[in-house]
Amino acid sequence: MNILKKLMVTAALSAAMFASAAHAESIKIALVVKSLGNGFFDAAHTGAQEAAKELGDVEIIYTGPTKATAEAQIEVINSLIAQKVNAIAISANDPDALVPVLKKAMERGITVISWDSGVAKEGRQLHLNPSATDLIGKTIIKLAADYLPEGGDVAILSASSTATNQNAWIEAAKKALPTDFPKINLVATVYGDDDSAKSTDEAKGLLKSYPGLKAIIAPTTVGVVAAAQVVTDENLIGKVNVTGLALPSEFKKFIDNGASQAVALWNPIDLGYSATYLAYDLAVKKDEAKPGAELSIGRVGKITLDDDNSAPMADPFTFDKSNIEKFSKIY
Ligand code: RAM
Repeated sequence: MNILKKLMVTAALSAAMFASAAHAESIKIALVVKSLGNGFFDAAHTGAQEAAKELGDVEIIYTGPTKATAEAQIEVINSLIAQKVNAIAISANDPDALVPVLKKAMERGITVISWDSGVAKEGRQLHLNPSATDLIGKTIIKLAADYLPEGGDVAILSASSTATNQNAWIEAAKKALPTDFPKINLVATVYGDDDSAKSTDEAKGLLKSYPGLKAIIAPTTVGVVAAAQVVTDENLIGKVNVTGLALPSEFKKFIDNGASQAVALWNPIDLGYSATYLAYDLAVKKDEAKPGAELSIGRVGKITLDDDNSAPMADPFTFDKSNIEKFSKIY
């Protein structure tokens, strides 16, 4: 064998070895959440692991800051870039503040999607909404209005003031008020930052400032539990109805004790599963995110991207005395 041929054979061999080594390496998908210690995100993590098992060659890195802030998420993302993950799927604490660091990730070949709480279009390839924003906005008001035939004062206890998802739902709720719920009077919106202690203080503050309040609407699984606990502790069951978006496993006791009549949510396990599925398909270049694209989300079905490269997963589901027991065992 002449020297040139020898060199060519060696090169071909090492290319083949490199390819098989690359293949053996798993696809690293980071599921970045608003903050750790939140049962909603833990349920999404369960779904992500289910998808990873199904897809076969995936490693899930479940991470996020201790406090739900964009600054803290920027640090997390910088470390994921250094770790050379293949994909980042983020529920964002701010639509704009994360754009520069996520752009940096994409420039380095990392797939970036947002899910649950979105990032502005320039900072991600696609965004997976849990449900259509207008539908969630209307649903959270309807949950209160259904139990207020005479109408009355209600207040919103949200997550952080920069959270993309809650802000969009509140905007949609406000839009629906005059047309669909003319007897409901929204007196205030306060922010508990998805922190139990802060949410508790804010709920107490609302009850003090508005003694005639008929309902607290908390479109956050953390805030809704805090508000229902406050209503329970202050002996206001029957006077103030707590509602919003709640995880049945955490909230069942407040349907049972009457602090709440009904709450809603989508399936958080399916949401984590679907986000992982999408991140994987983009990372391995099986799919491309562009308006009109129809993308598979495995056993959950399919989504079609809109002009903003966003799509909803499914409709929210209502939980009350008739069904919360069953769902509380699932998520
Ligand atoms: C909290 C978070 C999350 C939101 C749910 C409903 O867990 O704010 O982003 O989707 O509530």
